[in-house]
Amino acid sequence: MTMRVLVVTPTYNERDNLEELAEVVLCTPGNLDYLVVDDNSPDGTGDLADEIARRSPRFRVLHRAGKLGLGSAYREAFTLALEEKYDAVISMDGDWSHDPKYLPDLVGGTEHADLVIGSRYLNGISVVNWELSRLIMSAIANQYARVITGMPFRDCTSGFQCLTRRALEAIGLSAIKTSGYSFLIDLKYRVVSAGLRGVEVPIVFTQRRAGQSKISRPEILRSMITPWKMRLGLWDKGESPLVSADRD
Ligand SMILES: Nc1nc2c(ncn2[C@@H]2O[C@H](COP(=O)(O)OP(=O)(O)OP(=O)(O)O)[C@@H](O)[C@H]2O)c(=O)[nH]1
Ligand SMILES: [Mg+2]
Repeated sequence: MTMRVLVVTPTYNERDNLEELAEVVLCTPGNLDYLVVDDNSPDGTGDLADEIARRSPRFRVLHRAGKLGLGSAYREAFTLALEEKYDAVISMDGDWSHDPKYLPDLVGGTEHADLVIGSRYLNGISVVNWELSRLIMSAIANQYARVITGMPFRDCTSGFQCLTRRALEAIGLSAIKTSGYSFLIDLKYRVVSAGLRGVEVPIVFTQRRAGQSKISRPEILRSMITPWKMRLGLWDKGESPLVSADRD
């Protein structure tokens, strides 16, 4: 029996990217379902998503009232995936930075692991069209997160990843308080802390195709602090039974 996989993309002003992206995801082998979480994008991404949903049975959209952030978008979507008994979920940006051609590799990796990370730093650095300053910042941030948290991954902040149902159940979704990049580190840390296996598969990451970047300086700063909180035990582990049992 084939796995039931839900691909999730939070969107905020991705109108110029979504239509083609959805088409490619829905044509990917594996009959993947595709869920977009739109935070009432001013550019009308939500309306476009509704239109796509009307003609594509495997596509749907969750509308939220305003910009509530990437972390909470994933939390809601993953909770829905658990309720609907999906075998795995994939997180993917809606700006073509995460090329859907890697989706089968991410799904395939779950044969050996409960977390499969699409990694930019597995064979050197595979990032295309980033300014040098951003490249250096991301490479340093990753090395930093890896050393401080002790996670065995080259790409600790990757947002392109597949988690099995087992991983989603183990990490205690409702307990996660972090957002943005910190959320992406947090998610991986919880999987590792729960004693589950994570692997990386190489991806080439490209700069967004269209639209505006939404990362902010406070957000980057927070993601520098999160690894220390984990290391020092100051980070909010929440109620996750497996995580706390593992640590105590
Ligand atoms: N629903 C929702 N989606 C968001 C929010 N912030 C960002 N996104 C989406 O999350 C994904 C990643 O955000 P990006 O703006 O691409 O962030 P980034 O990749 O760090 O930066 P750039 O690629 O340079 O823009 C994209 O699909 C965004 O549209 C949000 O508050 N709510
Ligand atoms: Mg992006």
